[in-house]
This record gives sequence, structure tokens and C-alpha cells, in this order.
Amino acid sequence: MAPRAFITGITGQDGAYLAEFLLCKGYEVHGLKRRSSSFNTGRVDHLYQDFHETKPRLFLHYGDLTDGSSLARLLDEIRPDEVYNLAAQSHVRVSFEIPEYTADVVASGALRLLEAIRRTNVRCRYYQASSSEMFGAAAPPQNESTPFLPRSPYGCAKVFAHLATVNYRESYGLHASCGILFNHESPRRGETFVTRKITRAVARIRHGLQSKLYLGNLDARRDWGWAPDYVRAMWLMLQQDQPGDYVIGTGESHTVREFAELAFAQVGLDYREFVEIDPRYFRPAEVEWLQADAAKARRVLGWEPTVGFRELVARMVSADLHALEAGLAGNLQALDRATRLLDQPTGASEDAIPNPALWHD
Ligand code: NDP
Ligand code: GDR
Repeated sequence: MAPRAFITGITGQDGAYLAEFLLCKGYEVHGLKRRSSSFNTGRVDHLYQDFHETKPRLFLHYGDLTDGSSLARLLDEIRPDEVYNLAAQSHVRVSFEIPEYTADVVASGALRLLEAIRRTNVRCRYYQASSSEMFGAAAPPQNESTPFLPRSPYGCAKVFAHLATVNYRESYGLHASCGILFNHESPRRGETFVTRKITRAVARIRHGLQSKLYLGNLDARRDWGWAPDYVRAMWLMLQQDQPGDYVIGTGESHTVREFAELAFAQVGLDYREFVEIDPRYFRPAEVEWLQADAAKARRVLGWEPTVGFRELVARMVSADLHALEAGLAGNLQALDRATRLLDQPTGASEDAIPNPALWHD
């Protein structure tokens, strides 16, 4: 029988890559999606198979990390072999605005899921999405022995979730592992994280749709990797005989300024002409320097990153350029079609009415 995985946060960047990865490995994949008044499945729509087709292997279920009963019910119904807890209010700056909600989802949410596994007696392996934000003010490079000194409500909540996972491993013998992942990016990265904010702006500025990019602290250093490499690490952790905690990162660190410089340079522009500082993007407390020492993951999991910093920036800029150009081409076609319709005599057939959806970029 195909192994069965349950992913919370399947509609996010990592959830979408992990679902793809597991489907390729022959898994049946179940994902938790939360109710939203607008579409929130854009990152996994390409994986979705209609129920009327034969043997779909991806299933989405309504639920929420703030609703423990939905988690227990789903675990009981699905009986997964592997559970990946990726759901989170994952924006650090936003966590200062909504600290209680962030703690409810990130900290209590992980506890609810662990408790649901215990209560339903599901025999599964568990992955917790821990974060380099837990290290906060600790000096680089950071590894599994570095103390946690979080600098945000998000970081504090992740420390709780991390320690709860370790506690369930020690108390109940759960095969539970934590991946302490450093920043990882891709064209699917949320638009308000700094890398994607920059690469989208580069594309828009290149095409004359935007003139300035407002950023906060340009001197913060991050260890940025390629997201698909990181979901492979998650899976590798759950394939080990013994559970454990692993730092995952490239070992290289760069400033936000360097990211912006490279991204603008890729389209022949100088970032200094377009980037302005807006103090609204500063954080009440900043994490200045994150840089991974992932020696344990290399040694035990055989994990290696495949994409370096320059290549990461290049891939993200070209993806945003292509997406924008495709959108603009679509709009031009729609405009062209609408113009031709205006020339037609009244009584043009119903199906000639342009689809309003085409007008959005
Ligand atoms: P995203 O922000 O892209 O995705 C977060 C996911 O969580 C989305 O599917 C979101 O749903 C879902 N979610 C949010 N709130 C709830 C809730 N109350 N109940 C159920 N689901 C919810 O994050 P990433 O994919 O980038 O990150 C995945 C995980 O890894 C997160 O836990 C993050 O904190 C952690 N992490 C990420 C790193 C990174 O660099 N990307 C590094 C280290 C850790 P919706 O789509 O509806 O918003
Ligand atoms: P981070 O990612 O906080 O590291 O959390 P983000 O991209 O938001 O910030 C990285 C650094 O860039 C600085 N910065 C800005 N950030 C944003 N978002 N917008 C700006 O305009 C801006 N200008 C400068 C920030 O101050 C910061 O120093 C990400 C998330 O994915 C977390 O969920 C995850 O746990 C960590 O990475 C590891």
C-alpha cells in the first residue's frame, strides 16, 4: 500500500513543494486547508486531480490548527504514516502585530496536533517546522547546540513548538523530528517576504509599472537557500531509524542589500536608484545575522543544498519577469479583443464577451 502523508500548511510555499515531492515518491497525500473567502490553493492547484478521475492521490481537507477537534477527526480518518506540521502564521514582522494569534497557531497549534496524534493513537512519524528565528540574537554560525534567543513573538512561539515536540518524543516515544530550517525561497515564496518583495519589484520596475521599492533594514544577514532542497531534508529526517533535530541551511550568509543589488543588476539596473528606506518595515527587535552550520544534516542525512545564492536570485528574478510578461501579454490580448468587439455591430454573440478575469494582472 502507498505510504500516506498528512501535511498542515499544504497551501504554503513548502507545503506545495513537499506535496509534489511526496506524490513523485508514490505517496498518498492529504493536506489541511483552512477556510478562506478567496482562493488559497493556487500553489497546489496544478497537483489537484478531479475526484471523478481514477485514483486521485492528493486530498484536501478543511481544518485549522486553532481547532483541535478538526485535527483529531482528520488524523483518525486518514491514519497517516507521516505527519508534516508546516502550518503557521509565518511572517515575523506581522507576529508583532498579532502576537496572540501567532502563538495560538504556531505554539498551541503544534501542541494540539501532537496531542491529537497521542489521543487518536495514530502510529505515525512527525515533522515539526522549526525555524532559525529561534536562534534570534545568538552569534553565528548556529547549529543544534546553539541556545535559543528569539527576538519576536513568532520566534518565541516556534521555540515552544520545538520544545513541545522534543517533549512528546521523550515522554511518549513518538518518532518526532524538528527541522531547524534557515530561510528558503523560491518563485512560490509569499509576496511580502523580503526576497520575493524585491524580485517582484525588479520585474515591475523593469517594465515601468513601479518606480520605487520601500524596504526596511538592508543590513540584516540571512542564509538563503532553495526551497525544494529543504523539503527533501524534511522527508529525509522522517526516513531515519531514530528521530532527531537538524539544522538545515547553506552555510553562506548575505545581507538584504546584497540580495537587492544582485536582483536589480540582473535586469541591468542599479538598486540604489530605486530602493528607499521606510522605517515602517523595521522590526521592534531585529535578528541581525543568521548563518547555518548544517554539518549534522550533511553527515547523518547526506543532505546537501543544490542551489547557491547567485543562482537563487537569478531564478527568482526570471520567474517574476516571466510571470509579469505573461500577465501583460494576456492583458494585451484581452484589450485587443475588447477593442475588436467595440467595432462589431450590436448583437454580437454572448460568447464574444471578454472574460473579466483576463483584466487582472
Ligand atoms: P507559508 O506562510 O508560505 O505557509 C504557511 C501555511 O500555513 C499556509 O498553508 C497557510 O494557509 C497555513 N496556515 C496559516 N495559519 C493556519 C491555521 N490557523 N491553520 C491551518 N493552516 C494555517 O510558510 P512556508 O511554506 O514558507 O513555511 C512553512 C513552515 O516552515 C512554517 O511553519 C514556517 O513558519 C516554517 N519555516 C519557514 C521557513 C522559510 O524560510 N520559508 C524557514 C523556517 C521555518 P493559507 O495558505 O490559507 O494562508
Ligand atoms: P524572516 O524573513 O523574517 O527572516 O523570516 P523576511 O523575508 O520577512 O525578512 C528577512 C530580513 O529582511 C529584512 N527586511 C525586510 N523584510 C520584509 N519582510 N520586508 C521588508 O520590506 C524588509 N526590508 C528589510 C527583515 O528585517 C529581515 O531581517 C522568514 C520566514 O519565512 C519565517 O517564517 C522563517 O521562520 C524564517 O524566515 C527563517
